Amino acid sequence: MSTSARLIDTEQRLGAHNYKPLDVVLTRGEGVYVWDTDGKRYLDCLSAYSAVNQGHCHPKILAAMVEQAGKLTLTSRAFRNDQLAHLYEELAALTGSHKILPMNSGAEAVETAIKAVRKWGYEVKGVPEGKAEIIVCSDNFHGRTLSIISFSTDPDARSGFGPYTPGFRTVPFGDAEAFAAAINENTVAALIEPIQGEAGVIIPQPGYFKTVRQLCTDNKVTLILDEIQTGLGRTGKLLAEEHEGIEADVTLIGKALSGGFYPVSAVLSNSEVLGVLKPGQHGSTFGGNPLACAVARAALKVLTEEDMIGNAERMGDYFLEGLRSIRSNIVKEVRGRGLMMAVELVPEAGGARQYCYALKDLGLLAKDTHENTIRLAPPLVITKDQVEWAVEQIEKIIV
Ligand code: IF1
Repeated sequence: MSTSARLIDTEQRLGAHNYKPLDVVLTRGEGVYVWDTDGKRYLDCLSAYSAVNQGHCHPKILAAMVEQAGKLTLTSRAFRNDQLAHLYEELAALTGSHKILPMNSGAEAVETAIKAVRKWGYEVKGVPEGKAEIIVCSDNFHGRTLSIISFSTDPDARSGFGPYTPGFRTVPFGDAEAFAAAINENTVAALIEPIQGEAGVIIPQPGYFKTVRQLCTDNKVTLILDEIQTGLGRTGKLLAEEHEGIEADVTLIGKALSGGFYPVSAVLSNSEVLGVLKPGQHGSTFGGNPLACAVARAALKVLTEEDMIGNAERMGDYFLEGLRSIRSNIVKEVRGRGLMMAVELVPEAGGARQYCYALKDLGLLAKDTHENTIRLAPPLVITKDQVEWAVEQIEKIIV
């Protein structure tokens, strides 16, 4: 038995089967590339769901992590550490946020925002206790915790896990009229992905977010944008909201905030929302720890210093142009913004997964989503030659 076969066998035997990964066992990564246990190299077009925007094992993030790990890793928030203030300052300068709350996973950032806007609703907006409502969109993906899956419309994510958390109202994504109709005096917030990732890279019509922003302002509803996947350069802007010409009241970031080294997330707020959280009302043992802060500071620094956001914009345009130039009768649609892209196949193609396996054999790793869609999201450091190579491989399997 090969090493990879043995490892896969052990995983199958001892691990919960809550994933069905492609059978490739990776052991090393550098930039856009990863290597499996047989030494085969792949171009990574998933980037750990956009957590490694900066490329695998970025040397400067690694150096910051190693240095901090040898000095101080965790103090808890019972005491202060000398990294957190710097992270606050740098995040505030970059995003224009006035208040920041650091957490670890993306789901924790979402939960934190939900708690904050509910409390804000009661204390500031004057919503009667227990009546707060949050508008969410169908086909959303915001994480795996109980409250979050309570407002999922995906049966796989939601079914069997009840009883569910109440207080959410679902409207179709991209439908401004339905959004307007869902607002009432108890609406404290709307929680939306600028581009729906798990749903298959769904970009709403131009103007949708402008209308949503206006409706939120007019009705004193906090607009929370989940930029955990779309943020930090993925779409060719620091935040995807910039494409829409709007500003959220609360922005959630995670994933690439650490360049994939460590779970680091944050709630960014430019309104009074985070101000309602008083000592003892929310927290986390690891949130804001010095190791996380040092890693996040380095991850943000290389993102801007090395023009990864500009590269994402340019390479995204180039990649999409390449994908759109492929003549294939199994492609239904090519979508994308920056380096957040998807190729949707026609149902007769027989499902995207087999195409992902074919790509793997050619040395390109991508992930299927929703049966017929191949999702493509390489690290933001990808070069023109690498884009051309990727398009060639994709062309081979779908022509
Ligand atoms: C899994 C998808 C991506 C997210 C947005 C919050 C979170 C996520 C917009 C939660 C997480 C992940 C988690 C991963 C699959 C995945 C995903 F396919 F489900 F949609 F990225 F495309 N908001 N997304 O996309 O962040 O708590 O995981 O740190 O296996 O569940 P987390």
